[in-house]
Amino acid sequence: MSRVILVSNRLPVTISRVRSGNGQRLNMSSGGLVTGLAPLHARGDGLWVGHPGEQPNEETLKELEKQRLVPVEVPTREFRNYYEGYSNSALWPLFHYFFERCEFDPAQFEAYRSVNERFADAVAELAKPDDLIWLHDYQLMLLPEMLRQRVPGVRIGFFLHIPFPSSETFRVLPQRTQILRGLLGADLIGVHTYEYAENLQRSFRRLLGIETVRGQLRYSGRNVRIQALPIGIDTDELREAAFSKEADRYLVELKRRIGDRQVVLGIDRLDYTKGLPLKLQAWRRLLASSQRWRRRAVLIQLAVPSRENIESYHQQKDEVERLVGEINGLYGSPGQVPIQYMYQSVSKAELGALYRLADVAFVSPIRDGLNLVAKEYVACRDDGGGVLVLSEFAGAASELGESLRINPWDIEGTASQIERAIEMDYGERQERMRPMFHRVVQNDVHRWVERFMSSLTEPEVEEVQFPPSLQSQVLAETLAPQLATAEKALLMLDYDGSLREFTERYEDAVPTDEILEILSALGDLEGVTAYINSGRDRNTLTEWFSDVPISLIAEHGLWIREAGDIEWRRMGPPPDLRWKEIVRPVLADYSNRTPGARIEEKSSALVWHYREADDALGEWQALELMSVLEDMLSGSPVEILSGARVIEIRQQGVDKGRAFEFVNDSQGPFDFILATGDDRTDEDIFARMPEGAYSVKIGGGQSAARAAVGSPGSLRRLLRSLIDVRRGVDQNGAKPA
Ligand code: ADQ
Repeated sequence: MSRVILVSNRLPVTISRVRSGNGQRLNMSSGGLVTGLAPLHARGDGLWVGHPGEQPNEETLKELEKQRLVPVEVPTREFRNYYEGYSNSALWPLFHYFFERCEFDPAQFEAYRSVNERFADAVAELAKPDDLIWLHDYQLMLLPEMLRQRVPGVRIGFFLHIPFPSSETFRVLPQRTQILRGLLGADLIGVHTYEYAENLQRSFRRLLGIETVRGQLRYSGRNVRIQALPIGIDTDELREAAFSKEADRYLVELKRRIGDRQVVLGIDRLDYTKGLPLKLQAWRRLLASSQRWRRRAVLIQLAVPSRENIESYHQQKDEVERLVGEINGLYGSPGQVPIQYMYQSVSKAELGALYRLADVAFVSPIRDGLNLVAKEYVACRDDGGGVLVLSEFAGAASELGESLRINPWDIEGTASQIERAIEMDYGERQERMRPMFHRVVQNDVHRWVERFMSSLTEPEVEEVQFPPSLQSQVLAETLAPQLATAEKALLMLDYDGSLREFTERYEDAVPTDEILEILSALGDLEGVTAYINSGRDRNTLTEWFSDVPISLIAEHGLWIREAGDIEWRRMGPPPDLRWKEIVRPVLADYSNRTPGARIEEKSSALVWHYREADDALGEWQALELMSVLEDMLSGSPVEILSGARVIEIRQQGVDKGRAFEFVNDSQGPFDFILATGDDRTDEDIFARMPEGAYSVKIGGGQSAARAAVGSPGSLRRLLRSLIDVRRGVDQNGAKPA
């Protein structure tokens, strides 16, 4: 296996001062990320790069080196602006949907950029070409691209441990495009849930115009994959601690002190995203509504100190402590309080004993990337006892479906779910806990590491095709020999976005002199049949191309007109167009709410154009319209296609591919075929090309075409070269042997 270089904001160790003298001590840090990655680091000969927290002395440096830990030095002030600043006062609150806590300070972003550069320099200095580099979390989102520039060929994975928010939320970030481009330096981007993956893909689409196909996109000549890979926990290590002698002793002691009261357990880092005040309010509601639980239940709430240098975390702590005092004051009695609150870190054994003790785990974050506490609780309950009450806003909720779900904002509902949990009989507890237990144990952290690593090292997924992008000259040279000797050649040319660049207004894309010249020249070539195969209506094509000797196909294959003819012929039977009456008013409605959007009426289709609408608004409305139409028209004989800033609703069975087949069958066989196009409608032709035919996509993205060129300009250059090739043959008066 290749060497792995792990990179995270902090190294997995904490440097602390020894009380006497200047000595330092190294301790393993706690937290999800460290637990997850430590076994991987321990196994191989890889390195771990990160900030050391404290400035290491010489002895500590040696010890770090021995453990293959590489510290990245950052001046204190810069670190503060990067960590407490941009990372935790902009990205963290925004990605957890806490707009009101966001500060977007350009100086802090500058520090963030600069620290990411320092990391990039440090990693680039160490990296060898066949290393695997695995970057972690929101503090380092610019790093993938920075590293890609420094070490181009190396494989880079990135994992985001927090949610990726909806594109509507993400676009609030002033540096949104830098952050997205930063991520695109990776080969694989991992997130916890399908929802986050979907959000990220939508942001790529809406903010950078990059389409993702089945979790894959194309950027700077590389494939980038986006995958939902929820992190697991180290169940073996946790269970070893939870069922150790030390834990047993602790458990006995706890039971003695708690007596026969029902234990509801909360374990959270003291962070506003974890929703502690709402949790306490729900607990208060339960106590207020029922005398019984005041004596017979206790909430043990453990809060781990966190980010104590940030003001809002202080406020959160004050609020939590005030509420705990208030509730205990109201509902406690001598020797018995309904909340036992601790603000401290505890050992793994103590943690395990608490999980074993708890009748109910109460996990109620307002937002959480995943939440390891929920999985840890489940992993300690192979006895089938215990009930997990879990917020639907934790990423883990999608894996732990048998939990009792809550919306933490619904205080009434949460209180009643807690009551239901406490009262749940053993049979139901088992039924719910068992499948979760097996799932959590099977998908542990080792499995997670394996899955990430195999996705990172797997060859590119083949089913998504990205045709090789070629220079028009190279492509011309490839096609020339066959075209030169062809008896009968067929060219099927798409117009908008292929021969002609898009224009702001749809009707402005009239053919330029250059295009008309190319088409005339093509039409005059002996042995060559050239078609414009367009989605436009007959009238426009008649108006634009009547003066050139070229054949025309209109409305994606509904109508055909041979060069020199005046009449259009319909291909296929007359369609049933009753669906238009339902669709037309809906499109009109969406046009009304989307300034710049328009409807085009074709004989077998309706088209909603939004090229002239505001980028984001148009995209937003189009997505909504698509889903409205899909629901409305399911079962109708129509297809809904989304093209380049158009949505087309058209009669089924009419498409450019069928038109091509009609021509090929009625006029073929051809011994040279070239089809070109830029959007979804052209894929219908590419998919039907006979063997040996050429297909060229204009622009990037997934396609069944054999090759791609960058722009309409490149296609025109290609066509001019091909005309020259064919003319060369004509001028010599004979075909080469
Ligand atoms: P965190 O926000 O830190 O992680 P979480 O997933 O709950 O949140 O992990 C907390 C860890 O700390 C757990 O392993 C827990 O056992 C431990 N812990 C909690 N209280 C403790 C205490 N008092 N003493 C000792 N240990 C304690 C971020 C994201 C999460 C995501 C993880 C992993 O915010 O959403 O699940 O990364 O990707």
